[in-house]
Amino acid sequence: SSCIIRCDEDESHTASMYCTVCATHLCGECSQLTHSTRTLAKHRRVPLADKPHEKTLCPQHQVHAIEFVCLEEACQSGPLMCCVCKEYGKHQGHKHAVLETEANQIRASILDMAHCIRTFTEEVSEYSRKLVGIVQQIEGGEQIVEDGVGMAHTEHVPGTAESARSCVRAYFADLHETLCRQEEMALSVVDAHVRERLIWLRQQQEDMTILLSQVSTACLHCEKTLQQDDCRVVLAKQEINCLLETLQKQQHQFTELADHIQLDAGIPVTFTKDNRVHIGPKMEIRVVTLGLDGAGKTTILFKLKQDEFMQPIPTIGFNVETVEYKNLKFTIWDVGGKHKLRPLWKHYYLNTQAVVFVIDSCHRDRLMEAHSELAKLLTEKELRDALLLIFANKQDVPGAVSVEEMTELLSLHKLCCGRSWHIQGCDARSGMGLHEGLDWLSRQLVAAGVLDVA
Ligand SMILES: Nc1nc2c(ncn2[C@@H]2O[C@H](COP(=O)(O)OP(=O)(O)OP(=O)(O)O)[C@@H](O)[C@H]2O)c(=O)[nH]1
Ligand SMILES: [Mg+2]
Repeated sequence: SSCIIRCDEDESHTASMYCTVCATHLCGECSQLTHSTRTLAKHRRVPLADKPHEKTLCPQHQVHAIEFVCLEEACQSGPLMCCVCKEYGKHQGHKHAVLETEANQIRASILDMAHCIRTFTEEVSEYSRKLVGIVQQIEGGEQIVEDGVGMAHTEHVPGTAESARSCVRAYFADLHETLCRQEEMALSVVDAHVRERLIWLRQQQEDMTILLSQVSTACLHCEKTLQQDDCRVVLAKQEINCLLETLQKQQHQFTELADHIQLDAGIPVTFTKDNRVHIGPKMEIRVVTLGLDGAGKTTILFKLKQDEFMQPIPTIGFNVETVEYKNLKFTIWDVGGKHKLRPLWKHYYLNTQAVVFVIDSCHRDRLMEAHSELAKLLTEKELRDALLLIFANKQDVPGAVSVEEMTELLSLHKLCCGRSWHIQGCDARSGMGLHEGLDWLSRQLVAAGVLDVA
């Protein structure tokens, strides 16, 4: 404590200790002086800070001080006792402790607790400070900043909420711009189609007008001739024959044309997944089939084309066929898979919308070779956006690797990660699974339009 306690022996001295027997405050010098005899020297003297508290007297036995604490459970509401209470009173025979020791123990535990509370308080306030900080970071706001010449001014600092909003806005603005551009492009495709069609139709109209006038001129000529005298009729015979022949020829041409052309005002529109528009009933898709030699690529192509099984011979160059399926027209390039032909595959990549990779499911010891060829394909830049349809072919052969096992063995999920891919089990002999594969391709390519109607 800050207040100075004087020595009881000499007012001018400052006390530094306390004699617990004489109950006096002493300085070091006076302590020695006053306690120099053998008996007095035994007095317990303690530093002032450790001076015992003043004794409280027992309310029952007035002359006795409280000296003990009862430890019995039942006495916890009034545990204090003097020596009389302890020996003869209500605490007779109870377990007890010395008052000072007990009090000191409690003091120590209070100190402990106070320490804990201080740490806890610090933790809580640190956490609250952080909360405030986080709220500020989210909300943003005015912040005082100093400019180069030492002038302080406030500046708006955007919060994370604002940043997230502008991120969303930027994303959609971009998307909007792309969509607008794609819409423009699609509309121009429609406009070009309409323009061409109208030009053709108007040309047809003109041709028909000319034809009609030719026909009516001829009719007129015939009528005139009919009314003339016999000699003139006979003389006109050749000319009329010629005229009739021309008319017949024109009629023939017209019928042929009319048979050929469907007069239909409809403009069927289909959208690809990348928002391009296709006009007309069939959407064309370019596909290349690749895979090891003997996997069954050519067999699949023939089966799709003619719906019949043909025994193919190993392909040296390539086969190309168009296969119409639903509203799609697949142009399928089938390239030979022999080892020495594989370097040629790359010539078929450009503008390919889908790769069909065929694997022989009953040739387990060639699966790793197939895997490495597929892995190579997937690194090709030109095939980056191409769809990947994997045909696990020859499922009819007993013991063929199943689709699930193939997926596992070739670790397809890892290999094809980030791209549109599908594995389809099939059997090119019976055709099982082939159309399911094409279905998957069409679902990937067409966003909306005539396919939905079909
Ligand atoms: N059992 C069975 N045999 C098939 C199947 N598909 C193809 N084959 C046979 O497998 C062999 C090879 O078929 P191809 O179609 O020539 O194989 P490819 O992939 O075109 O081979 P390359 O042209 O050399 O690259 C032929 O004998 C086919 O009859 C199938 O689904 N099941
Ligand atoms: Mg072939």
